[in-house]
Amino acid sequence: MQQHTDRDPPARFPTDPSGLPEAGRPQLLELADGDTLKLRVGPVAKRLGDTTVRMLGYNGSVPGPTLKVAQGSEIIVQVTNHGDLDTTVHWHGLRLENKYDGVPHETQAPIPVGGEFTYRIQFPDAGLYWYHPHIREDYTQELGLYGNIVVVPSEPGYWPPADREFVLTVDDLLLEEGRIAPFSPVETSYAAMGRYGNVFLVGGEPDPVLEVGAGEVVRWWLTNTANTRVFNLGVPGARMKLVGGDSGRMEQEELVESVLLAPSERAVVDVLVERPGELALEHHTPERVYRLAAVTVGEHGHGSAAAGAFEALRHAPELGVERQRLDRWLAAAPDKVLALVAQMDDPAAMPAGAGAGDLCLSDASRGDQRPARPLPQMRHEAAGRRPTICQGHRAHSPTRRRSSRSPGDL
Ligand SMILES: [Cu+2]
Repeated sequence: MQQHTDRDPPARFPTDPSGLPEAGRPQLLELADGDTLKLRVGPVAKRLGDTTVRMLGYNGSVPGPTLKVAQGSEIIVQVTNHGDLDTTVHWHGLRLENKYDGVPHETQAPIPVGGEFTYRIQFPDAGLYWYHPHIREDYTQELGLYGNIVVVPSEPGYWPPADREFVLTVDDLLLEEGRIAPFSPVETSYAAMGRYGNVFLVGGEPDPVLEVGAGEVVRWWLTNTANTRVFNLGVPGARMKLVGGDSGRMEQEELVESVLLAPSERAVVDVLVERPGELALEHHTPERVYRLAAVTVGEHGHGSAAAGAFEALRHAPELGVERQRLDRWLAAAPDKVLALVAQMDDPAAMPAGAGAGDLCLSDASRGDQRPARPLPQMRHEAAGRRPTICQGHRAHSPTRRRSSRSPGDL
């Protein structure tokens, strides 16, 4: 197989799905402490409505397998890269050893095409997390490299009771004339993380049907894997209770009409439908309503114990304690006030060689926006601009820096 590094990108990304294995449905993999998972990045042929496109999958599916693990456990993940360009795997939201967090050039060397890397992944916290690449997410994540992780709490009763559950990704993909719109092989297409799409995918499917029973409490584990789009999700006609988010359960559960999910965010919602019928998972914007999935509500399931407990809005005592612990810091006078300043170039006036922008940390406690003191290796002077002291240093070319990191990504 031809080898590429991110210094040597392919002339153009392949788009032909001919001869590729058809993308499968994501497996649910229940992994025990000490288990080893083999995760293979590779191209797949994905049917979307009446067209078939070339996408990328973990273990041959879009999304990749859903990992179900116990809180406090640890697994080994052996990643082999048979994709189109270098990759890493970032474990979004998990607290783990920095060297396994998949940040290219910073914590690990990129995994070249044909190469492999072994991760040791820990799950200290219950809740919903996910994994995706940290190189050219605008391309590789858009094409299907993402998967969910459900960490089962050690504490019984951590979550309220539910009758069934769906673990789903919500995403969008840009199709033009039946093909995925092209990407630049050398730099991020559109904004740093990617672009809006015109086809919605729920769990990798453009028009899925979810079956539930009337009177059941159905837990929806939702991850926004879109590169740019914020989703405003609801199931009109059903009752919805927000029970969890990015860091496990909510401190205070609440009944909601919809949940707003920015890219990378997660929500755990319990949905109760009282009568049989046809509903839909919808995305609402101020101007439009998009139908993402059909929800068929069958006759069965009336009167479950979970439905009886649906009205209760629970409080998480450990988060209340955590909040109290932080109160004294919130009440304390600051030792120093810092201002985070985003300095953006005017693209129309961008001088040759200048980057797209810098995220700078300035000392506002001095009463101005100038940095207090240059830090070693943190000084950056772009042509034609005043010097700025930046939170990161430009170790790589502007193209690689913009394409391989995710500003705002944890
Ligand atoms: Cu992430």
